[in-house]
Amino acid sequence: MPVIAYIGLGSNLDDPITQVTTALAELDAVALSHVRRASSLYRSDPMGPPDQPDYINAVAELETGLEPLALLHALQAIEQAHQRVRLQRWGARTLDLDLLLYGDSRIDLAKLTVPHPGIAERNFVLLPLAEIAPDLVLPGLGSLAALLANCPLSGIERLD
Ligand code: ROI
Repeated sequence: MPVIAYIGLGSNLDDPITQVTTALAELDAVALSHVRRASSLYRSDPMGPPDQPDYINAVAELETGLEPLALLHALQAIEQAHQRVRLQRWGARTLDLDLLLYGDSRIDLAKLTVPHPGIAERNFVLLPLAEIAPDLVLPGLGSLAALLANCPLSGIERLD
Protein backbone atom coordinates (compact mmCIF):
# COMPACT_ATOMS: atom_id res chain seq x y z
CA MET A 1 0.00 0.00 0.00
CA PRO A 2 1.44 3.37 -0.95
CA VAL A 3 2.17 5.84 1.83
CA ILE A 4 2.44 9.63 1.73
CA ALA A 5 5.85 10.78 2.93
CA TYR A 6 7.24 14.28 3.20
CA ILE A 7 10.84 15.02 2.31
CA GLY A 8 12.74 18.16 3.34
CA LEU A 9 15.32 19.45 0.87
CA GLY A 10 18.12 21.85 1.75
CA SER A 11 21.30 23.14 0.10
CA ASN A 12 23.71 26.01 0.65
CA LEU A 13 26.63 25.13 -1.62
CA ASP A 14 27.38 24.87 -5.32
CA ASP A 15 24.31 26.60 -6.83
CA PRO A 16 21.69 25.64 -4.22
CA ILE A 17 18.68 26.43 -6.43
CA THR A 18 19.92 23.96 -9.04
CA GLN A 19 20.77 21.39 -6.35
CA VAL A 20 17.24 21.47 -4.95
CA THR A 21 15.47 21.63 -8.32
CA THR A 22 17.46 18.68 -9.64
CA ALA A 23 16.87 16.71 -6.45
CA LEU A 24 13.09 17.15 -6.87
CA ALA A 25 13.30 15.49 -10.29
CA GLU A 26 15.47 12.72 -8.83
CA LEU A 27 12.97 12.12 -6.03
CA ASP A 28 10.27 11.69 -8.65
CA ALA A 29 12.44 8.99 -10.25
CA VAL A 30 12.87 6.92 -7.05
CA ALA A 31 11.54 3.37 -7.39
CA LEU A 32 7.83 2.90 -6.59
CA SER A 33 7.56 6.62 -5.84
CA HIS A 34 6.40 9.88 -7.31
CA VAL A 35 6.34 13.50 -6.21
CA ARG A 36 2.70 14.58 -5.83
CA ARG A 37 3.41 18.14 -4.80
CA ALA A 38 6.45 20.31 -4.23
CA SER A 39 6.57 23.58 -2.32
CA SER A 40 8.08 26.78 -3.62
CA LEU A 41 11.76 27.33 -2.93
CA TYR A 42 12.61 29.32 0.20
CA ARG A 43 15.75 31.23 1.10
CA SER A 44 16.58 30.83 4.78
CA ASP A 45 19.21 32.01 7.22
CA PRO A 46 21.48 29.18 8.31
CA MET A 47 20.59 27.40 11.50
CA GLY A 48 23.84 26.43 13.18
CA PRO A 49 27.17 28.16 12.59
CA PRO A 50 26.42 31.59 11.05
CA ASP A 51 29.61 31.66 8.94
CA GLN A 52 27.99 29.76 6.08
CA PRO A 53 25.86 30.78 3.08
CA ASP A 54 22.07 31.08 3.20
CA TYR A 55 20.12 27.93 2.42
CA ILE A 56 17.59 27.09 -0.23
CA ASN A 57 14.88 24.88 1.26
CA ALA A 58 11.78 23.12 -0.04
CA VAL A 59 9.49 20.24 0.92
CA ALA A 60 8.13 17.51 -1.36
CA GLU A 61 5.10 15.29 -0.89
CA LEU A 62 6.06 11.83 -2.08
CA GLU A 63 3.74 8.90 -2.65
CA THR A 64 5.86 5.81 -2.14
CA GLY A 65 5.61 2.05 -2.02
CA LEU A 66 9.03 1.82 -0.35
CA GLU A 67 9.42 0.89 3.30
CA PRO A 68 10.97 3.63 5.46
CA LEU A 69 14.55 2.32 5.46
CA ALA A 70 14.47 1.62 1.72
CA LEU A 71 13.27 5.19 1.20
CA LEU A 72 16.03 6.49 3.49
CA HIS A 73 18.62 4.62 1.44
CA ALA A 74 17.20 6.07 -1.79
CA LEU A 75 17.48 9.58 -0.29
CA GLN A 76 21.08 8.92 0.76
CA ALA A 77 21.92 7.70 -2.75
CA ILE A 78 20.63 10.99 -4.19
CA GLU A 79 22.67 12.96 -1.63
CA GLN A 80 25.77 11.00 -2.59
CA ALA A 81 25.15 11.67 -6.28
CA HIS A 82 25.24 15.39 -5.43
CA GLN A 83 28.80 14.95 -4.15
CA ARG A 84 27.67 15.74 -0.70
CA VAL A 85 30.56 16.77 1.48
CA ARG A 86 30.05 17.22 5.16
CA LEU A 87 32.93 19.10 6.67
CA GLN A 88 31.40 20.08 9.96
CA ARG A 89 28.39 19.16 12.08
CA TRP A 90 25.64 21.63 11.21
CA GLY A 91 27.93 23.07 8.55
CA ALA A 92 27.39 23.84 4.88
CA ARG A 93 26.22 21.09 2.53
CA THR A 94 25.48 20.60 -1.17
CA LEU A 95 22.31 18.63 -0.53
CA ASP A 96 20.42 17.40 2.46
CA LEU A 97 17.33 15.21 2.08
CA ASP A 98 15.43 14.56 5.31
CA LEU A 99 12.65 12.03 5.71
CA LEU A 100 10.30 14.28 7.69
CA LEU A 101 7.13 12.21 7.85
CA TYR A 102 6.11 8.75 6.71
CA GLY A 103 2.34 8.42 6.78
CA ASP A 104 1.14 8.26 10.38
CA SER A 105 4.24 6.35 11.50
CA ARG A 106 6.46 7.10 14.43
CA ILE A 107 9.81 5.45 13.88
CA ASP A 108 12.63 5.23 16.39
CA LEU A 109 15.57 3.37 14.93
CA ALA A 110 19.30 4.05 15.32
CA LYS A 111 19.43 5.23 11.70
CA LEU A 112 16.05 6.89 11.40
CA THR A 113 13.75 8.94 13.60
CA VAL A 114 10.34 9.98 12.21
CA PRO A 115 8.88 12.56 12.60
CA HIS A 116 12.24 14.12 11.97
CA PRO A 117 13.64 15.54 15.25
CA GLY A 118 13.80 19.30 15.30
CA ILE A 119 10.95 19.72 12.84
CA ALA A 120 9.04 21.92 15.32
CA GLU A 121 11.89 24.45 15.61
CA ARG A 122 12.62 24.72 11.89
CA ASN A 123 10.68 27.36 10.03
CA PHE A 124 12.46 26.24 6.86
CA VAL A 125 10.59 22.93 7.20
CA LEU A 126 7.26 24.09 8.66
CA LEU A 127 6.63 26.91 6.19
CA PRO A 128 7.11 24.94 2.94
CA LEU A 129 5.25 22.00 4.49
CA ALA A 130 2.29 24.27 5.28
CA GLU A 131 2.28 25.51 1.70
CA ILE A 132 1.55 22.00 0.35
CA ALA A 133 -0.23 20.34 3.32
CA PRO A 134 -1.76 23.01 5.57
CA ASP A 135 -4.12 20.62 7.38
CA LEU A 136 -1.47 18.11 8.36
CA VAL A 137 -1.35 16.62 11.85
CA LEU A 138 2.09 15.31 12.79
CA PRO A 139 2.21 12.04 14.73
CA GLY A 140 2.96 12.89 18.37
CA LEU A 141 3.41 16.61 17.65
CA GLY A 142 -0.08 17.93 16.92
CA SER A 143 -1.29 20.13 14.11
CA LEU A 144 1.06 21.83 11.72
CA ALA A 145 -0.89 25.05 12.26
CA ALA A 146 -0.14 24.97 16.01
CA LEU A 147 3.55 24.22 15.41
CA LEU A 148 3.76 27.16 13.00
CA ALA A 149 2.09 29.47 15.49
CA ASN A 150 4.84 28.65 17.98
CA CYS A 151 7.82 28.95 15.62
CA PRO A 152 9.54 32.28 14.82
CA LEU A 153 9.07 33.08 11.15
CA SER A 154 11.97 35.49 10.72
CA GLY A 155 14.96 34.87 8.47
CA ILE A 156 13.07 33.11 5.71
CA GLU A 157 11.51 34.23 2.44
CA ARG A 158 9.65 32.44 -0.32
CA LEU A 159 11.18 32.78 -3.77
CA ASP A 160 9.02 33.09 -6.88
N1 ROI B 1 19.69 25.82 8.10
C1 ROI B 1 18.79 26.12 7.16
N2 ROI B 1 18.33 27.39 7.09
N3 ROI B 1 18.30 25.21 6.28
C2 ROI B 1 18.73 23.92 6.31
O1 ROI B 1 18.27 23.09 5.49
C3 ROI B 1 19.67 23.55 7.29
N4 ROI B 1 20.11 22.27 7.39
C4 ROI B 1 20.95 21.90 8.33
C5 ROI B 1 21.49 22.86 9.35
C6 ROI B 1 23.01 22.85 9.27
C7 ROI B 1 21.03 22.43 10.73
N5 ROI B 1 21.05 24.21 9.13
C8 ROI B 1 20.14 24.54 8.18
O2 ROI B 1 21.31 20.64 8.41
